Amino acid sequence: MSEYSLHGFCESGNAYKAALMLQLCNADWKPLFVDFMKGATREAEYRNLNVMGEVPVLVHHTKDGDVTLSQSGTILTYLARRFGKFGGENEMQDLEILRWILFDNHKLTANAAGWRFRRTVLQKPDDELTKFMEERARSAFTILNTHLEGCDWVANNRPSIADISLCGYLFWPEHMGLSWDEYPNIKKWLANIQKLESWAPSEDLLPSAVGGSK
Ligand SMILES: N[C@@H](CCC(=O)N[C@@H](CS)C(=O)NCC(=O)O)C(=O)O
Repeated sequence: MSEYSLHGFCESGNAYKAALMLQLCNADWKPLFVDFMKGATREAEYRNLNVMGEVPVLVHHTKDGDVTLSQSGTILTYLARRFGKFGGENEMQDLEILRWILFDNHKLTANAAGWRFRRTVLQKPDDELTKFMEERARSAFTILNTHLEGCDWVANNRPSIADISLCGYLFWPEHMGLSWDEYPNIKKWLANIQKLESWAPSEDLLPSAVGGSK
């Protein structure tokens, strides 16, 4: 059995955050497909695994039993501690990372993911809620783009789980109908992430809930 199991699917940027971290840490892990489009996260079995009914869920199979975690930020923090990689080197650095993970969850991913879902899955590119999410996502992109001026990484001048969290949905600009040329510092930073050793896109790490599971 692998040391870690990750419940998810490749269209989920939130699952990708956890999968990318496992990949970058060269962890012994396997994906467990969640058939999101068929409503798997609403079923009782899944709710028993995660009362929040969300992917990702990470299960760490330890000699003392399974450790089950949800929320990508929690999973990233757990893995950073386990592997001693992509975390901070002191309390203030950890807090800086946490600050950006909270910004990501509340402002950036929350809106970018909803905008993309409404455009690509619900096929409602122009309705009021989609436009609202676009505006909020673009505002978060502008903040990130400003912050990245002259910086290679989001926090502490080195790659961290803050970068891994924030990039979860950003390798799909076409799904939001935008080009990163509009946000050049984000474009450069995404290229930095892609240059990390063993970086891979979500499609190479997790099964698809749209095209059928791999
Ligand atoms: N803040 C959560 C967000 C997770 C999330 O929204 N996952 C989506 C898929 S990308 C989901 O499972 N949604 C099901 C639902 O909200 O019912 C995290 O970072 O893990």
